[in-house]
Amino acid sequence: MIELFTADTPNGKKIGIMLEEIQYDYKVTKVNIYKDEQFKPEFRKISPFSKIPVIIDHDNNKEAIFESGVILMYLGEKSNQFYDDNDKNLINQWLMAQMGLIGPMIGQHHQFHHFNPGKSEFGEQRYFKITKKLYEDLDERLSKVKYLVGEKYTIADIATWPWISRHEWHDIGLKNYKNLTRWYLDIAKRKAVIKGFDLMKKGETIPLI
Ligand SMILES: N[C@@H](CCC(=O)N[C@@H](CS)C(=O)NCC(=O)O)C(=O)O
Repeated sequence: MIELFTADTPNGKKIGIMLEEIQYDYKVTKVNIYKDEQFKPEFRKISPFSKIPVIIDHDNNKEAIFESGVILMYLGEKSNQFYDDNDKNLINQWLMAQMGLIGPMIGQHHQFHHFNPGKSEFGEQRYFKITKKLYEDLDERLSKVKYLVGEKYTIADIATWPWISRHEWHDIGLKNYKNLTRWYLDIAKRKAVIKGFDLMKKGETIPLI
């Protein structure tokens, strides 16, 4: 059994979706990051930067893994799904682009534009512009390929999709990016994505366009 320590955020949803995709037995342990539970000493033992998500693999000597990209790699290798050996370099590139660029930049856009509007015009404009450019770049990539890496759905899509699922917060107009929209809606239909998106079992549905 895999224990997933998480909150209901794009980084958390990635792992819920992956666990649903590979159909592993898992349990969600909620970490309320709005009440600072991530800073508790017990949690910091498995998450040195006090961040969700983290997994403990109870079938593998209780191995604890933090960093969502590495968790996806681990589960991809363990299940032999969505992380094909032959495409590893390509998958890693798109996965790392999500981890190092797409997530951190869109995360800042959430902070300035959605959660704290009016506090910093510079911050709002900067991350709006960067997020819009990410939509453009992803749209261009997806005009050439079905999924980020090519014809196959991989952990790179699983990592990136939950960030785009916050499109209503972004105010960029997802429907204006037809390739990105096609990819988004195609993945939104997957049973595992619908279930993993509702990570906290609150009946949360995917925002369509
Ligand atoms: N690079 C990390 C980022 C994780 C991350 O930023 N988690 C956020 C929620 S999405 C968090 O735990 N925030 C709590 C805090 O910063 O105190 C990963 O992908 O796992």
